[in-house]
Amino acid sequence: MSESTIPRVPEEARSRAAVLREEILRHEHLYYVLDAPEIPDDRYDALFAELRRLEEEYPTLRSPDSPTQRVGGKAAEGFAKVSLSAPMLSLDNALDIEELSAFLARTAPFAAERGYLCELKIDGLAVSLVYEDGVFVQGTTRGDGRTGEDVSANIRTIRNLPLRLSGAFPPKMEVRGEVLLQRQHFAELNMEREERGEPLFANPRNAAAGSLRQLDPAVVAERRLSIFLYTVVDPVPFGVKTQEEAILRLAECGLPVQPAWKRCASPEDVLAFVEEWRDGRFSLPYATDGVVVKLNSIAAWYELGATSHAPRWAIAFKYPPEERTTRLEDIIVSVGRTGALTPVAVLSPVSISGSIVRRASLHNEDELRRKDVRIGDMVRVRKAGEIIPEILGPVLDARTGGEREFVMPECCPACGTPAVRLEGEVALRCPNRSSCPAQLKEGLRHFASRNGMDIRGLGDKIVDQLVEKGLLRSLADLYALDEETLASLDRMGEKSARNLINALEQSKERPFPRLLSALGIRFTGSRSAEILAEAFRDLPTLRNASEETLAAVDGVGPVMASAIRSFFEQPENQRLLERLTAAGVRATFPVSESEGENEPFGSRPFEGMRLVFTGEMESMTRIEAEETAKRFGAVCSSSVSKKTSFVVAGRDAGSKLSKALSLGVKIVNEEEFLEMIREMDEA
Ligand code: 3BA
Repeated sequence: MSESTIPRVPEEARSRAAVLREEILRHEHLYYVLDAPEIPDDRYDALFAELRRLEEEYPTLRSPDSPTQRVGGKAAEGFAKVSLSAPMLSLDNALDIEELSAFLARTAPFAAERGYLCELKIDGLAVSLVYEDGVFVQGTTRGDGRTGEDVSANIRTIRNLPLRLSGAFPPKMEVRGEVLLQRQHFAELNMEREERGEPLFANPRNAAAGSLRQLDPAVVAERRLSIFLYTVVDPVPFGVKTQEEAILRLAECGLPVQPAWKRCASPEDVLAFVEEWRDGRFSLPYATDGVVVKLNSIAAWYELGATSHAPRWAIAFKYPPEERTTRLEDIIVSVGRTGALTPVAVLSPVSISGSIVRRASLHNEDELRRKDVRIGDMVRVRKAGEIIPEILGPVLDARTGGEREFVMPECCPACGTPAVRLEGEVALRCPNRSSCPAQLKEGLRHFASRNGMDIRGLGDKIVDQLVEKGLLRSLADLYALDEETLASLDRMGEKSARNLINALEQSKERPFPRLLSALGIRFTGSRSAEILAEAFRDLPTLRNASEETLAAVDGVGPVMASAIRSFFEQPENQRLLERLTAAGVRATFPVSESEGENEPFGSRPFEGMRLVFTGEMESMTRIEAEETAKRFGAVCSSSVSKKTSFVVAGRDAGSKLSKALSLGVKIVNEEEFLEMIREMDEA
C-alpha cells in the first residue's frame, strides 16, 4: 500500500480513542465483574459506537485488543427484539427462614390438597423457548420481561437441549427455564479470560448471559452451556393440573429438568427440603443459590395471580452466601500460558461452600489497590458462583500495623524480563513469548493434557524439572527427549522413563483435532478443533486457509477465523509446526490406527472395524465412547466413508448421519451400541 492511501491519524483522534477504550473497559469491569454498572446501557453503547466510528475512520487505531474487537462487544445491536407471548415475571425473594415461613403460612389454604413443589434455584439466565410441532424454532432471553432478544442460534449450541421433542406435546408449546454454565466450565472460562486480560464474569449467571450475547455461535458452542426447563407457559393445552405433572411431562418430552425437585405436603416438609440442600447443593456440578417454592396446584396459580412483577404463588428462598475470614499469608505472582502476571493470595486454609480454599486470585494490581488488601491482613473470603474463591476485602478492625502492602514486581518472576502493560489491558504481561520458563511450562501442560495430546506420565513435577534443567526450550523439544535423560530426573525410574517415551511416541499418532486443541489457539477448544479438522482434513490445508475460507465453515465464526489466521501467521508458530511435523507428529485424519493402550479385555470383537461416532451421547462423552470402542479393537475415525463398519448416532447427529445414509453404511443408536458392549462384557 502506498503512503497516500493510509490516512494519517490526528493526535486528537488517537488520544480520544485511548480515553474511550479505557472508559469502556472500566464500565465492562463494573458490569461483568462487580455487577454494579455506573452508567445505563445506552450510555455505554454510545461510548462504544464512538470508538467504533473512530476506528472505522482510522483503521490503524484498531488494535486487536480494542473492546470493539471483542466478540461480546458487538452484541448490543446484533439480536432482533422479540415480544414475549406472555410476560416473564420475576420471583419474590425470601431472605431468611422467617420470610419463607410467612409465605408458607399465607399460602397454606391453597396448598391443602396438592401441597408445594420445591425446586433448587439454579444460578443461570432465564430464557423462553418456542417449539412448533415439536421442533425448536425460537429462543429468547428475558430482556425486560416483555421484550427479549432472539438468541436462537446460540440456544441451538446448548448440547443438552433437544431440537426436536419426543412424546406428546401441543402443536405450539413455549417452555421456560434457565441457561447455565457448569462450575468447572465457568472456572475454565474465567481462567482463560484472566489469561487474556479480559474482564472476569462474577458468577455463572453473568457468564451465561455474556455467552448468550455472543454474536459468534462457534464461540458460544465452546462455552458448553447447559439448560434446565421448569415451566410451560400455557399449562392448559399441555393437560397438566400440577407443577409436579408439568415437570414430569417436560421430562417426557425429552427436555432436561433439574432432578432435585420434591413435592412437599406441609410447610415442615418444605423447610426440611431447604435444610437438606443447604450443604447438599455443593455436590452438584452447577451452582444453585436457593430453593424455589411453588404451589403445586395450577388452579391456585390462577386464583392467586401475580403482582406487577411476581407471581403470588411462588417464592425464591436464597441461601446466604457463605463468607469466611482467614489470614492472607502472602501474595505470590503466577505467570500464565500467554504471559499474564497475576497476583495470587496465599491463604490460611479455610473451608467454604463445600471445599478447602488455600489460594485466591487477586486478578491485578488495580483490583488489589481498590480492595486495599495487605499481606498479613485478615480477609473476608467467599466463592463467586460457589466455585471461584474471591477476596472481598480486609477486616480493618483486625489490623495490627504489621501488615505489608504488596507491589507488583517490575519483572517477570520466572524469567526476569521487564513486564509490559498492553494498551487497554489491566494485566501486566511477560513479553518473553519464546523463552519464559513459566509460559513454557503452562504451554506444555496444556499440550500434554487429556483433551490435547494426552501424554500420560508428563505430570506437573516432570514438566517443572524438564524446563528448569533446560532440557526443554520449546514444545517441539518434547520429541527429542531420550530415555536416559528422562531416567535421570527425580521421581523417574527407568520404567517410568520408558513409559513416558512410549507415551510420547503414541502421542505422535493423535488425530488432527487433538493436535489442534493442544496448540492452544485462541477461541479454539476441542469442539471447534473437531469441526476444523473435519473441514480441512490436514494441517497444510488448514494452515493455508484464508480467513474467509475459515469463516465459511459451518460452526466457525469470524472471531475464531481471525484468531486461527493470526496463529498460523506468526513465525514462531510456523517453526513449531515444522518441528512437530519433522519429529513425526502426523496429525492424522481420520484416525488410522487403534491407539492400542490399555487392553483389559481379552476379546477384541470390534477388531478390524471402523466406527464413527456422531452426535451427543447421553451416557458418556464422545471421547469415552471412542476409548471404549478402541479397547474392543475398533478403529475410530471422524469421517464416514464406504470403509466405515457402522456409525453410532447420538442426539442431534447431523452431516455424518446423512453421509452414512447416502452411502448405505449401517447406523446404530446409543442404546444399540451399549447393548453390543454389554454383550461383549459378558462374553
Ligand atoms: N423456577 C427460576 N420463575 C422459576 C415460573 C416462575 C419461575 C423463575 C424461576 C415465574 C430457577 C424468574 C424468571 C422466569 C420463567 C419467569 C426455577 C427457577 N419459576 N426453578 C414461578 O431455578 N432459577 N425465575 N422464568 N418465567
